[in-house]
Amino acid sequence: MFLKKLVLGSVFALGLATAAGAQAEELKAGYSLAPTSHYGASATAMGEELARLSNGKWTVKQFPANALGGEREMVEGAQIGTVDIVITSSGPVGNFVPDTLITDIPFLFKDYKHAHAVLDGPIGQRILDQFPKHGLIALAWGENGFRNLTNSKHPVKTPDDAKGLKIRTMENQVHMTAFKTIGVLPTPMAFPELFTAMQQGTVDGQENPIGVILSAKFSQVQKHLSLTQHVYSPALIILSPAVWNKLSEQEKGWFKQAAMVGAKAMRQKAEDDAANGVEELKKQGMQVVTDVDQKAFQEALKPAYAEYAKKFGQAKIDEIKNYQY
Ligand code: EAX
Repeated sequence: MFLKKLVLGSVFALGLATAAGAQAEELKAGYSLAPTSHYGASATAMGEELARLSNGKWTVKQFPANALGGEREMVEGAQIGTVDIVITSSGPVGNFVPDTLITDIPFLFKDYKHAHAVLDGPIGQRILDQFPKHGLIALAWGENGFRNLTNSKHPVKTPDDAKGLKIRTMENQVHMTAFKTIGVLPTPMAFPELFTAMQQGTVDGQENPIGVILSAKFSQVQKHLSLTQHVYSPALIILSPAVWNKLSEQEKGWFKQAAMVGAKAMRQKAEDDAANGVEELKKQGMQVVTDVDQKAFQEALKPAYAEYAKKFGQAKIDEIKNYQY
């Protein structure tokens, strides 16, 4: 009698946990950094909001630190349905959805507010709308942050100082064009290989936002940090169409709202790290150049801007540059 009650009781509890009707589903979310990073903060916030909105029908299981592969591989996984959610920089995304590449132009965004206004407004939406025809769903723009150059050789203040350094770049044509133009030797490489490549001296340096440099412990293999802030690095919260195509309209709304909450948490943490992380990197032994000659970098990039204008159209670039916010 007692046993029967117990069994009935747990069946009832199970029924409550999946009150939304169908079976509870655990979604696989991959990203390249540690759980304590801005991507981890985003995955946690998104997962909690999705579980809340769907009454437990969907939960998010996190696979941090490249456990599901590099960012390019994870995006491929989302296309074929082996990965459900990817939180990724825009780095490799332009290889799948070329319209994202315009956002990777150096010194395009003046500050966070400018970037958020453009990406969260009609221009950003137009780009997100391109994803489905490339076999992907983009739920929201997140944030990786303004990127800064690190290297193991010497302090870098001007583009001349950077000349000849072998710098890992993301697998992104726009970034590679920029680095080639200022005379560094760009070496495109997937992020999971980067730490070892710097440790072994295959490359002299890399560039990333402060939060990434902290999270990936690059201070262990890089002496010099220059606050170049040479490009804003957007992030994206991507969903596999294999998940999206099964959703009702109401459920799609839940996923979008959860992603918005995740994007907000990501921006908050990325910006906190950018504001507070430099001190921590100093403590870890990095030498920091704060008075970078950004004008000289922009000047040195002029031939690259001519190429971007040819590729994207100057009007489209100006539309972003002159966006009122
Ligand atoms: O998304 O590849 C990169 O340098 C990215 O900025 C990093 O994986 C964080």
